[in-house]
Amino acid sequence: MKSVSSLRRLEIPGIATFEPGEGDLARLTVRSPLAEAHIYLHGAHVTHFQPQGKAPVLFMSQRSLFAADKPIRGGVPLIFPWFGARSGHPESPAHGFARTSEWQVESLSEDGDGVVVAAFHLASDERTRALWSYDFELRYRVAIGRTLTLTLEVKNTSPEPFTFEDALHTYFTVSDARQTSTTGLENAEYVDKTDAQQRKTQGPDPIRITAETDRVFENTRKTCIVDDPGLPRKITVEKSGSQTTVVWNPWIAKSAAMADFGDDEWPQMLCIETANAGANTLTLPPGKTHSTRAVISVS
Ligand code: TA6
Repeated sequence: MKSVSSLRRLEIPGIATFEPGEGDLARLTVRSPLAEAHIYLHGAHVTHFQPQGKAPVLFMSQRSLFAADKPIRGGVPLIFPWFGARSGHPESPAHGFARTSEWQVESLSEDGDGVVVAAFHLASDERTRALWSYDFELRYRVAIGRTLTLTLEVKNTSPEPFTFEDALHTYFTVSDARQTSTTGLENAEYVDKTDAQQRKTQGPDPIRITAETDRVFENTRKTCIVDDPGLPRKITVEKSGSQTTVVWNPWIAKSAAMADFGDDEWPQMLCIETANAGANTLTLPPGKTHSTRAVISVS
């Protein structure tokens, strides 16, 4: 595990510093005139984003683990190279290995507009090759300003093409998921993971959460807006390089089944995930790069 002392040289005094976070995991803390954010090197995991003067944007479970071999529950888990359970490999970790890997800090800077940009890097090694035989480089740029811009870049450094799925699996804080309505996916086709992977079509109405909801919307590049009247606020998720949007709330039973998620936490969160999964699985030729980006703003 990286010691924070070796990262001191990258710090921006008074704005961006490294310190031991939960579980003594190395964490980048950003406090700028524009926003606050926390990013763990474990999984390059953004766990906190709060524009100055606004409420926190990301949900974090109070029961989350912070351990080198476990994913953090909440914030923005990075999903690569497969989404959900890996077909044909029941022993493989759900959602791949990027979120439980120790990422390297590549750079930390502040642009002319006061936006802090942190870049993280993860390359294939014997641990990843034991799970997935291909060679790759991941670069993850987190731009922290009044908006949060997340860009996951995948480069194929193998001599042959590979196929992969990826996701920015973002957990948003909401006042009560049952009061929210999400627009942008009207009339879109989705796979309903709560109903035997049935293919369905979202009607003309916004998505409302009235039960466990786990919908993989395919072939959509649309911007989604979560209207949360209880705060009140609107969360906007624009995206590029992504053809899949996943909408998830575990509701009561699934929440009780997750050890790292409080039984009564489900009303306070809603996942709007920026992904390429299922029918939108990507194939990357040798030497080529793909970027998946989400731009998150609140109003
Ligand atoms: O994105 C929704 C989902 O695939 C759900 O099916 C649920 O499994 C969720 O991800 C969380 O997965 P995790 O492996 O983090 O418990």
